[in-house]
Amino acid sequence: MLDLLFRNVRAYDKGGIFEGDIGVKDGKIGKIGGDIQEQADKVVDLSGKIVVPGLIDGHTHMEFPFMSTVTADDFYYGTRASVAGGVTTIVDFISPPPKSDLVSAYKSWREKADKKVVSDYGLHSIIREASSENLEQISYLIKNEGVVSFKLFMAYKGELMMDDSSIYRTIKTITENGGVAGIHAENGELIDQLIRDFLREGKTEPIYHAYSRPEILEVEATNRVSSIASMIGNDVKMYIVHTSTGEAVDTITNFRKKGFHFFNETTPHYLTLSLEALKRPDAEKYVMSPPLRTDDQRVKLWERLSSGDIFTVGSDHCVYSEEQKKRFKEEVPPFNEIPNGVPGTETILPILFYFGVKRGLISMERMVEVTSYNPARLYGLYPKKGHLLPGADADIAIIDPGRKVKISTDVLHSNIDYTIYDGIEVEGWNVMTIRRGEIVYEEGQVLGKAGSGQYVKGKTPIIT
Ligand code: DUC
Ligand code: ZN
Ligand code: ZN
Repeated sequence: MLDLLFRNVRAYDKGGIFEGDIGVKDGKIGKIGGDIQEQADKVVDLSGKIVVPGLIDGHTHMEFPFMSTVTADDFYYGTRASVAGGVTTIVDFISPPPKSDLVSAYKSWREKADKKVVSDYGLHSIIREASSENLEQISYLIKNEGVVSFKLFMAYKGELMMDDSSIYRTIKTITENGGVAGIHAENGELIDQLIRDFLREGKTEPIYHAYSRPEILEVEATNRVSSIASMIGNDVKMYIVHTSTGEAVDTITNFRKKGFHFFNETTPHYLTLSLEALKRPDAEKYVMSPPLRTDDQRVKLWERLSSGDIFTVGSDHCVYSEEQKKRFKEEVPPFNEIPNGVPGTETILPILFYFGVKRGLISMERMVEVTSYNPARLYGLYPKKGHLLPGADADIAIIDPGRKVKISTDVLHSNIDYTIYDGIEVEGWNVMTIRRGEIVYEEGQVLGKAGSGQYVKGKTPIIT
């Protein structure tokens, strides 16, 4: 007896398209076949729908202490939004406070998250200091706790930024222990200089956020960290998080052609929005780093997503309320004081499906690859997650390809009262999410309970 039986399925997976039935048993995909005869507790007819593996959002910041505030989505609100968007697993960033060691921070993230998560989740750890204690603990986290990826910042001077020798030593230690390094690639020294120059000239509006972080500083940092990592050897596994320029993707592609295991992640907002948003009256909502770029860059990113040069798409979900963005004042603060970050975990799927697949810029197979198969491999979650084959967790998103939705906070589930896609009309929407065999979201309603998600330990990252 099956727990769930999906009939008339049209599913896209890494391997291509499948048409038939999918049976779910004990939280796993039990059977896939032309016409499954076995009885089931619940049968769902999916005629006219599209099935994809549950998305893995490898880039979220729930309850993230940053820029003297804490993000507004905790693990409950944040993962409610995730499952509503078809995301069945997030990989969130542990952010050790200054001087805290990595293992204590890992424990406190598990304590915060375990009782609240609706989606399943894994963890990466930010490392802000290459102290001997931190470097020693990398091995413990990888081998014992399944934290296999680590984020190092080349920007945010005075808060998260690491210098080059610390980056070199930390990537070396991560590599020796079989982990993967994720890099925030922007030249923090020069950004800091440009910020000070603009403030001195009285240029404080949000658009100066973008002008203080020009494209070339992402490309420079990407090239620099790639050079540093290449000195360590070709067993380094590294990816550049939230890449916003085609040139930074090309830099990584060139290193990959030389045999290095370097990759890029991008986010839906770099694919769909432009820096013109930073001239709007509510520009503070669009402040994130790296900043939004020109339309020209959006085109380049779609091309590289289509060609296979971009490995994953994550949301960088890092949510601040309007009040937080304005620092609880009437006026918008100077650009450098606006907390950096935007919502996104719930809209990865409709944005990629509508602007990418429906407009013919990427295939369904590519969408599935960058939102589930590749993140599962990169974060060591494969083969438990990231595909629809028997034995894998029954993590599934069901899209109604014809559903027209005008995006607004009325249809979203984050703990804030705005969205950066407000008023944008899309066709194609997630209508049901199954996480380990349980229907956790259906037609606007989040059914999954707080704490029903599970921590998933990462294994060896596979990036080739
Ligand atoms: N960028 C953001 O916009 N927010 C959080 C951290 C980051 O790198
Ligand atoms: Zn970052
Ligand atoms: Zn981030």
